[in-house]
Amino acid sequence: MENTIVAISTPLGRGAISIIRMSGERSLDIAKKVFSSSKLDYKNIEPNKLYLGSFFLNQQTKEKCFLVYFKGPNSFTGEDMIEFQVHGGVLLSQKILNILINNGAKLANPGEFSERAFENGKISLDEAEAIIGEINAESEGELIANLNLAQGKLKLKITKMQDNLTSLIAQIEATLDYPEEDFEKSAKENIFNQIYNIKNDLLNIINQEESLKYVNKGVNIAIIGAPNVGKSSLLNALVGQDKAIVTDIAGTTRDIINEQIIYKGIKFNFIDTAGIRESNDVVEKIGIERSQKSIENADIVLCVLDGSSPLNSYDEDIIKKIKDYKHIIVINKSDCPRKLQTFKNEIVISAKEEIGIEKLKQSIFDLIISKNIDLNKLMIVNERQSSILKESYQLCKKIIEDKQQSMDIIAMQIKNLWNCLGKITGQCENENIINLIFSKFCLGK
Ligand SMILES: Nc1nc2c(ncn2[C@@H]2O[C@H](COP(=O)(O)OP(=O)(O)OP(=O)(O)O)[C@@H](O)[C@H]2O)c(=O)[nH]1
Ligand SMILES: [Mg+2]
Repeated sequence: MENTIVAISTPLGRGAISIIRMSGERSLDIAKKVFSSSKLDYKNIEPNKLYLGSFFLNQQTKEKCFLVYFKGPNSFTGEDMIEFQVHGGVLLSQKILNILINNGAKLANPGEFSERAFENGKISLDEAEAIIGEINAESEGELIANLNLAQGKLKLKITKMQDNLTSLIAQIEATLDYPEEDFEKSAKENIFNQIYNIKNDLLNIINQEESLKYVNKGVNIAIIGAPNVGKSSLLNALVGQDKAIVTDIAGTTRDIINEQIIYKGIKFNFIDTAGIRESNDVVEKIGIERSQKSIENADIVLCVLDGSSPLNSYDEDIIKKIKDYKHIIVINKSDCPRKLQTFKNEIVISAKEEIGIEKLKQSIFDLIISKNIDLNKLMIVNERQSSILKESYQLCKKIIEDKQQSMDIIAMQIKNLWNCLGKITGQCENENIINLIFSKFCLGK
């Protein structure tokens, strides 16, 4: 860890300010060579204070900028850090970066700042992952879930479980030298009760997974139906803009149109498709094939029917096709007299008059977010963590099933469980996961 690393931490591009930061033992020494300020005496530099001064780009040219010193361990990485806040612009930031490298700093790998923060005990592994999530978050729900992670809520739960297991292992090991009969029945019961509780806690977290998937990735919603039922009109009403062409000619939409909105913190990605019918038109045929594909790829299918005319054979085919997918039957054109039969759980709307649109959005939301889930309390954000939770849950189940095994075998199983849970926070013995996570960071984090 003797290397001092450097990177541009703000996005490259035109902006008012760029931040270039260094972390490591030699940060101050390197800064001394390139930055000076009348207010700054490096021997008595005050941490967390902005110093306005000059960065020497070469012997003649200086750049006016700020320097901040964060003294380890009270810094993001836990090491001595220096940040330069300079005027934005790709060339200038690159130049400053190169000068710092020429003076002894090493260009940081993606995620290396956060990796150091983890190694110095400043953040846990799941908190590091949350930082990646925050940087990449595209909706409020995703951001909240990541912020909850960053605040260490999952870590708190997992650490509590691990502490619990540690004391169980200690209890068992203290008595392992004695004959099995000496292991009191009540003590044994207590151990299994605790494993049982951990198993239930894990299940509660795992059950949020379905909703979480949508919080993170958003929901793909395909708008499907026969020609002219009002699919494109519905897309426009849902996103509040005229994005798709609407005409009274059947077969208007020929290609997929994607539009996104954020509803109650969840990203809804609507996919308008070509009306499904028999067609000899080459272009329309390709469009129809894409419509069929989008049914398979969607999380939810909106099956749009024209309420002002009776069911036709195209509608019937489509209803059959979507039967096995998560779907909502949407009856459009409610501003006209109804000629269509009623369907169970139908949602009646008028895309043209924008009636029932809010109710439809709420129905989509209800289909994907379980009723008892509070979006403000969601925690897990990625597949890695959820697969570890599932694995841990299975280990708990196995321990309970193996109740009759000898206590030394049970102690070993509990240790495995402890290790498995630890993969979430990094409190375990596996180097690989740690490398994998930090490689996902962008440069300068
Ligand atoms: N009265 C009434 N007409 C509507 C409504 N929604 C759509 N229409 C009309 O129905 C016709 C077809 O609308 P589109 O939105 O283009 O229908 P589509 O399902 O996208 O059609 P294709 O792209 O050809 O498959 C247009 O003339 C719309 O103005 C509605 O709620 N009420
Ligand atoms: Mg259309």
